Amino acid sequence: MKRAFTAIAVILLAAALQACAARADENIAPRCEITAQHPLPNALWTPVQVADGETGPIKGWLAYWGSSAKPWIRFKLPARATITGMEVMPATFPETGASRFSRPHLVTLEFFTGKNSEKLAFELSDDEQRFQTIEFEPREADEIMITIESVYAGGARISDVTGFQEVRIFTPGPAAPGDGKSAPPRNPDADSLNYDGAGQGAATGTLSSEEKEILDLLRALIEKLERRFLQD
Ligand SMILES: [Ca+2]
Repeated sequence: MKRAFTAIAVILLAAALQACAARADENIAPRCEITAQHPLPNALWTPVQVADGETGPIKGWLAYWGSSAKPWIRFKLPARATITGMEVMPATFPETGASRFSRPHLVTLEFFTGKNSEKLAFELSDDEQRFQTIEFEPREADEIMITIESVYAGGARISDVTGFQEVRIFTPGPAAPGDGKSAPPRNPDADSLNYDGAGQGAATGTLSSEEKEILDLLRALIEKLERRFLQD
């Protein structure tokens, strides 16, 4: 009995410590100054939207793929900080069908501290529906640049475009008081997209005929806008 009680106490303590650790992580990407490769293939998908906390329609950054320069996006941190990990979600637009754009495959992260820099390479999964965790030993940085070295182009209807819907950059935190931005969970499954529901984070649900009609109209409008911008 005593042994069972001790085991339960240890489990509860471990869970509590894990919860504290999760709370301590702060996503500082929204507070970074963000720049990216120019020109943009679509004026609706801007660099700043890669850290706006939104994963809904158009709320991401797109770049040209296949030109001589590889797509890059750079985050200037508010101040030098220890980076404990990152999460990325490929640019996605499931309302108009899966695999709309090419998905990032091999990426490099370059960490700048003063005049020094260090580059790490990572392979992402061909999964545009959820956040993917990028793990590395904690390291300091003033700026971080992500370069997309290769893509998964299979099935992409606009294969010369790639990007990210959202990027999270974690520091030990805690979050600055009063900034209104709480640290997101670091469980990739916790934030998987589900567009069957009425909005982001909806677990399950079906669309009414009226909602489907609105989505169809939105889809047609977005397709039209995209064609216009891609032509320009
Ligand atoms: Ca976003």
